[in-house]
Amino acid sequence: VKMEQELRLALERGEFLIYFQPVYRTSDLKVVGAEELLRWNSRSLGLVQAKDFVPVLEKTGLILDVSDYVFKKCIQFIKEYHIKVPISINLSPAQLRQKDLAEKLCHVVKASGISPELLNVEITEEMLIEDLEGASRKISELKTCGFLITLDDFGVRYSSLSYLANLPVDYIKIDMSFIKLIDQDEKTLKVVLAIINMAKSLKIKTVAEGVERKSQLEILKDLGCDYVQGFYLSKPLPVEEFISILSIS
Ligand code: G
Ligand code: G
Ligand code: NA
Ligand code: MN
Repeated sequence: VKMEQELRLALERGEFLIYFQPVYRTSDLKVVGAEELLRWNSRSLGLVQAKDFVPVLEKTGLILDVSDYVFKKCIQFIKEYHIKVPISINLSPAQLRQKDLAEKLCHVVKASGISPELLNVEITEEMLIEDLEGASRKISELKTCGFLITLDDFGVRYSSLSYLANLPVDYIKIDMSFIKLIDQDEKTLKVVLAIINMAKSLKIKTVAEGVERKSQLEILKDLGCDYVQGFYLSKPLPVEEFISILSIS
Protein backbone atom coordinates (compact mmCIF):
# COMPACT_ATOMS: atom_id res chain seq x y z
CA VAL A 1 0.00 0.00 0.00
CA LYS A 2 2.84 2.35 0.91
CA MET A 3 4.59 1.71 -2.39
CA GLU A 4 1.32 2.41 -4.23
CA GLN A 5 0.98 5.81 -2.53
CA GLU A 6 4.59 6.63 -3.25
CA LEU A 7 4.16 5.76 -6.91
CA ARG A 8 1.05 7.91 -7.13
CA LEU A 9 3.01 10.80 -5.66
CA ALA A 10 5.93 10.05 -7.95
CA LEU A 11 3.74 10.62 -10.99
CA GLU A 12 2.47 13.94 -9.59
CA ARG A 13 6.00 15.05 -8.73
CA GLY A 14 7.44 14.05 -12.08
CA GLU A 15 9.84 11.52 -10.55
CA PHE A 16 9.57 9.07 -13.44
CA LEU A 17 12.43 9.26 -15.93
CA ILE A 18 12.75 7.79 -19.37
CA TYR A 19 16.02 6.02 -20.20
CA PHE A 20 17.04 4.82 -23.64
CA GLN A 21 18.94 1.68 -24.54
CA PRO A 22 20.48 2.10 -28.02
CA VAL A 23 19.67 -0.42 -30.75
CA TYR A 24 22.52 -1.04 -33.19
CA ARG A 25 22.62 -2.23 -36.80
CA THR A 26 24.59 -5.49 -36.63
CA SER A 27 26.55 -4.94 -39.86
CA ASP A 28 28.26 -1.68 -38.86
CA LEU A 29 27.14 -1.01 -35.27
CA LYS A 30 25.50 2.27 -36.15
CA VAL A 31 22.81 3.35 -33.67
CA VAL A 32 19.51 3.03 -35.53
CA GLY A 33 17.01 3.29 -32.69
CA ALA A 34 16.45 2.85 -28.97
CA GLU A 35 14.16 1.21 -26.45
CA GLU A 36 12.62 3.43 -23.83
CA LEU A 37 12.89 1.99 -20.32
CA LEU A 38 11.23 3.56 -17.31
CA ARG A 39 13.12 4.55 -14.15
CA TRP A 40 11.90 6.05 -10.89
CA ASN A 41 14.05 8.69 -9.24
CA SER A 42 12.66 8.20 -5.75
CA ARG A 43 13.36 10.63 -2.89
CA SER A 44 13.80 7.83 -0.40
CA LEU A 45 15.01 4.92 -2.56
CA GLY A 46 17.17 6.62 -5.17
CA LEU A 47 17.08 5.42 -8.77
CA VAL A 48 14.74 2.42 -9.00
CA GLN A 49 14.75 -0.06 -11.93
CA ALA A 50 11.54 -0.84 -13.79
CA LYS A 51 11.48 -4.45 -12.66
CA ASP A 52 11.20 -3.23 -9.05
CA PHE A 53 8.10 -1.06 -9.54
CA VAL A 54 6.40 -1.78 -12.89
CA PRO A 55 4.74 -4.90 -11.39
CA VAL A 56 3.24 -2.67 -8.66
CA LEU A 57 2.03 -0.18 -11.28
CA GLU A 58 0.43 -3.11 -13.12
CA LYS A 59 -1.26 -4.51 -10.02
CA THR A 60 -2.72 -1.16 -8.94
CA GLY A 61 -3.81 0.03 -12.36
CA LEU A 62 -1.51 3.04 -12.07
CA ILE A 63 0.27 1.73 -15.15
CA LEU A 64 -2.36 3.33 -17.40
CA ASP A 65 -1.63 6.87 -16.21
CA VAL A 66 2.10 6.23 -16.16
CA SER A 67 1.97 4.81 -19.70
CA ASP A 68 0.20 7.93 -20.95
CA TYR A 69 2.94 9.97 -19.31
CA VAL A 70 5.70 7.84 -20.88
CA PHE A 71 4.11 8.05 -24.33
CA LYS A 72 3.90 11.85 -24.16
CA LYS A 73 7.44 12.11 -22.75
CA CYS A 74 8.79 10.06 -25.65
CA ILE A 75 7.03 12.26 -28.20
CA GLN A 76 8.32 15.37 -26.44
CA PHE A 77 11.83 13.90 -26.51
CA ILE A 78 11.62 13.11 -30.24
CA LYS A 79 10.43 16.64 -31.00
CA GLU A 80 12.88 18.46 -28.76
CA TYR A 81 15.97 16.65 -30.06
CA HIS A 82 14.79 16.16 -33.64
CA ILE A 83 15.19 12.40 -33.30
CA LYS A 84 15.11 10.63 -36.67
CA VAL A 85 15.34 7.00 -35.49
CA PRO A 86 12.44 4.98 -34.08
CA ILE A 87 11.97 4.81 -30.32
CA SER A 88 10.47 1.59 -28.95
CA ILE A 89 7.92 1.77 -26.17
CA ASN A 90 6.84 -1.24 -24.10
CA LEU A 91 3.07 -1.60 -23.93
CA SER A 92 1.58 -3.01 -20.72
CA PRO A 93 -1.06 -5.75 -20.67
CA ALA A 94 -3.51 -3.26 -19.13
CA GLN A 95 -3.06 -0.92 -22.09
CA LEU A 96 -3.75 -3.70 -24.54
CA ARG A 97 -7.03 -4.38 -22.72
CA GLN A 98 -8.26 -0.85 -23.46
CA LYS A 99 -10.80 -0.91 -26.27
CA ASP A 100 -9.84 2.51 -27.58
CA LEU A 101 -6.06 2.07 -27.20
CA ALA A 102 -5.15 2.64 -30.85
CA GLU A 103 -7.57 5.52 -31.25
CA LYS A 104 -6.09 7.26 -28.19
CA LEU A 105 -2.44 6.77 -29.11
CA CYS A 106 -3.13 7.71 -32.71
CA HIS A 107 -4.83 10.91 -31.63
CA VAL A 108 -1.90 11.88 -29.38
CA VAL A 109 0.74 11.24 -32.04
CA LYS A 110 -1.21 13.01 -34.81
CA ALA A 111 -1.75 16.03 -32.55
CA SER A 112 1.99 16.15 -31.81
CA GLY A 113 2.94 16.45 -35.47
CA ILE A 114 5.67 13.76 -35.33
CA SER A 115 5.59 10.80 -37.69
CA PRO A 116 4.03 7.70 -36.08
CA GLU A 117 6.82 5.70 -37.72
CA LEU A 118 9.17 7.15 -35.11
CA LEU A 119 7.34 5.12 -32.48
CA ASN A 120 7.77 1.37 -32.30
CA VAL A 121 5.24 -0.37 -30.10
CA GLU A 122 6.58 -3.47 -28.28
CA ILE A 123 4.09 -6.19 -27.42
CA THR A 124 5.05 -9.46 -25.75
CA GLU A 125 3.67 -12.71 -27.07
CA GLU A 126 2.35 -13.37 -23.60
CA MET A 127 -0.02 -10.39 -23.92
CA LEU A 128 -1.72 -11.96 -26.92
CA ILE A 129 -2.91 -15.06 -25.06
CA GLU A 130 -5.63 -13.45 -22.97
CA ASP A 131 -7.70 -12.15 -25.87
CA LEU A 132 -6.03 -12.86 -29.18
CA GLU A 133 -8.88 -11.46 -31.26
CA GLY A 134 -9.11 -8.19 -29.36
CA ALA A 135 -5.34 -7.78 -29.26
CA SER A 136 -5.03 -8.50 -32.99
CA ARG A 137 -7.59 -5.88 -33.84
CA LYS A 138 -5.80 -3.26 -31.75
CA ILE A 139 -2.42 -4.15 -33.23
CA SER A 140 -3.86 -3.80 -36.73
CA GLU A 141 -5.33 -0.43 -35.78
CA LEU A 142 -1.96 0.71 -34.40
CA LYS A 143 -0.33 -0.39 -37.66
CA THR A 144 -2.95 1.45 -39.71
CA CYS A 145 -2.19 4.61 -37.74
CA GLY A 146 1.45 4.23 -38.81
CA PHE A 147 3.21 2.91 -35.71
CA LEU A 148 5.90 0.26 -36.07
CA ILE A 149 5.11 -3.03 -34.33
CA THR A 150 7.56 -5.28 -32.47
CA LEU A 151 6.84 -8.71 -31.05
CA ASP A 152 9.00 -8.72 -27.88
CA ASP A 153 10.51 -11.69 -25.99
CA PHE A 154 9.97 -13.80 -29.09
CA GLY A 155 10.36 -17.54 -28.99
CA VAL A 156 9.66 -18.38 -25.37
CA ARG A 157 6.61 -19.55 -23.50
CA TYR A 158 3.50 -18.82 -25.50
CA SER A 159 5.23 -18.61 -28.82
CA SER A 160 2.91 -19.25 -31.71
CA LEU A 161 4.11 -19.04 -35.26
CA SER A 162 0.62 -18.14 -36.43
CA TYR A 163 1.11 -14.68 -34.90
CA LEU A 164 3.76 -14.02 -37.51
CA ALA A 165 1.43 -14.95 -40.33
CA ASN A 166 -1.57 -13.05 -39.00
CA LEU A 167 -0.27 -9.90 -37.32
CA PRO A 168 1.27 -6.85 -39.06
CA VAL A 169 4.63 -7.27 -37.34
CA ASP A 170 7.65 -5.19 -38.44
CA TYR A 171 10.22 -6.55 -35.95
CA ILE A 172 10.68 -9.53 -33.70
CA LYS A 173 12.93 -9.33 -30.66
CA ILE A 174 14.61 -12.66 -30.08
CA ASP A 175 14.41 -13.37 -26.36
CA MET A 176 17.47 -12.94 -24.17
CA SER A 177 17.32 -16.55 -23.04
CA PHE A 178 18.40 -17.64 -26.55
CA ILE A 179 21.15 -15.05 -26.78
CA LYS A 180 22.57 -16.21 -23.41
CA LEU A 181 23.26 -19.65 -24.90
CA ILE A 182 23.96 -18.83 -28.50
CA ASP A 183 27.76 -18.98 -28.13
CA GLN A 184 27.67 -22.10 -25.97
CA ASP A 185 25.04 -24.36 -27.40
CA GLU A 186 24.89 -25.45 -31.04
CA LYS A 187 21.19 -26.34 -30.92
CA THR A 188 20.23 -22.90 -29.59
CA LEU A 189 22.25 -21.34 -32.39
CA LYS A 190 20.30 -23.40 -34.91
CA VAL A 191 16.96 -22.39 -33.41
CA VAL A 192 17.97 -18.73 -33.63
CA LEU A 193 19.06 -19.20 -37.24
CA ALA A 194 15.67 -20.73 -38.03
CA ILE A 195 13.89 -17.75 -36.40
CA ILE A 196 16.02 -15.30 -38.40
CA ASN A 197 15.43 -17.10 -41.69
CA MET A 198 11.71 -17.41 -41.08
CA ALA A 199 11.53 -13.69 -40.26
CA LYS A 200 13.49 -12.85 -43.41
CA SER A 201 11.10 -14.76 -45.64
CA LEU A 202 8.23 -12.83 -44.04
CA LYS A 203 10.11 -9.51 -44.46
CA ILE A 204 10.20 -9.06 -40.69
CA LYS A 205 13.35 -7.53 -39.16
CA THR A 206 15.11 -9.31 -36.28
CA VAL A 207 16.53 -7.76 -33.12
CA ALA A 208 18.63 -9.73 -30.62
CA GLU A 209 18.32 -8.48 -27.05
CA GLY A 210 20.64 -9.17 -24.12
CA VAL A 211 23.89 -9.22 -26.09
CA GLU A 212 26.56 -9.25 -23.37
CA ARG A 213 29.67 -10.62 -25.13
CA LYS A 214 31.65 -10.17 -28.31
CA SER A 215 31.23 -13.87 -29.18
CA GLN A 216 27.43 -13.45 -29.19
CA LEU A 217 27.66 -10.38 -31.41
CA GLU A 218 29.95 -12.19 -33.90
CA ILE A 219 27.57 -15.15 -34.16
CA LEU A 220 24.52 -12.91 -34.63
CA LYS A 221 26.37 -11.11 -37.41
CA ASP A 222 27.14 -14.44 -39.10
CA LEU A 223 23.52 -15.58 -38.75
CA GLY A 224 22.23 -12.39 -40.39
CA CYS A 225 20.38 -10.89 -37.41
CA ASP A 226 19.55 -7.29 -38.40
CA TYR A 227 19.88 -5.45 -35.07
CA VAL A 228 21.45 -5.96 -31.66
CA GLN A 229 20.85 -4.53 -28.20
CA GLY A 230 22.52 -5.33 -24.89
CA PHE A 231 25.02 -4.46 -22.20
CA TYR A 232 27.99 -5.33 -24.45
CA LEU A 233 27.00 -2.40 -26.66
CA SER A 234 25.30 -0.08 -24.18
CA LYS A 235 23.21 -0.16 -21.05
CA PRO A 236 20.04 1.97 -20.86
CA LEU A 237 21.13 5.63 -20.76
CA PRO A 238 19.66 8.88 -19.44
CA VAL A 239 18.48 11.31 -22.14
CA GLU A 240 21.64 13.42 -22.41
CA GLU A 241 23.94 10.42 -22.67
CA PHE A 242 21.78 8.80 -25.34
CA ILE A 243 21.78 12.02 -27.34
CA SER A 244 25.56 12.24 -27.27
CA ILE A 245 25.92 8.58 -28.38
CA LEU A 246 23.45 9.22 -31.20
CA SER A 247 25.30 12.31 -32.36
CA ILE A 248 28.63 10.48 -32.77
CA SER A 249 27.13 7.33 -34.30
O1 G B 1 14.72 -1.83 -17.40
P1 G B 1 14.34 -3.06 -16.64
O2 G B 1 15.20 -4.29 -16.82
O3 G B 1 14.26 -2.77 -15.18
O4 G B 1 12.84 -3.43 -17.11
C1 G B 1 12.14 -4.45 -16.50
C2 G B 1 10.82 -4.65 -17.17
O5 G B 1 10.01 -3.48 -17.10
C3 G B 1 10.93 -5.02 -18.63
O6 G B 1 10.13 -6.16 -18.84
C4 G B 1 10.36 -3.85 -19.35
O7 G B 1 9.66 -4.26 -20.50
C5 G B 1 9.43 -3.23 -18.34
N1 G B 1 9.33 -1.79 -18.61
C6 G B 1 10.34 -0.90 -18.65
N2 G B 1 9.88 0.32 -18.97
C7 G B 1 8.55 0.19 -19.20
C8 G B 1 7.51 1.12 -19.58
O8 G B 1 7.73 2.31 -19.82
N3 G B 1 6.26 0.61 -19.69
C9 G B 1 5.97 -0.70 -19.43
N4 G B 1 4.71 -1.10 -19.55
N5 G B 1 6.92 -1.59 -19.09
C10 G B 1 8.20 -1.15 -18.96
O1 G C 1 10.98 -7.27 -21.07
P1 G C 1 11.93 -6.49 -21.93
O2 G C 1 12.47 -7.29 -23.04
O3 G C 1 11.35 -5.17 -22.39
O4 G C 1 13.14 -6.17 -20.94
C1 G C 1 14.21 -5.42 -21.30
C2 G C 1 15.09 -5.36 -20.07
O5 G C 1 16.31 -6.06 -20.31
C3 G C 1 15.49 -3.94 -19.72
O6 G C 1 15.06 -3.71 -18.47
C4 G C 1 16.98 -3.90 -19.76
O7 G C 1 17.51 -3.21 -18.66
C5 G C 1 17.38 -5.37 -19.72
N1 G C 1 18.58 -5.60 -20.51
C6 G C 1 18.99 -4.89 -21.58
N2 G C 1 20.16 -5.37 -22.08
C7 G C 1 20.49 -6.42 -21.29
C8 G C 1 21.60 -7.32 -21.31
O8 G C 1 22.51 -7.29 -22.13
N3 G C 1 21.58 -8.29 -20.35
C9 G C 1 20.59 -8.40 -19.42
N4 G C 1 20.68 -9.37 -18.52
N5 G C 1 19.54 -7.55 -19.38
C10 G C 1 19.49 -6.57 -20.31
NA1 NA D 1 10.81 -4.64 -24.47
MN1 MN E 1 12.24 -8.24 -24.43
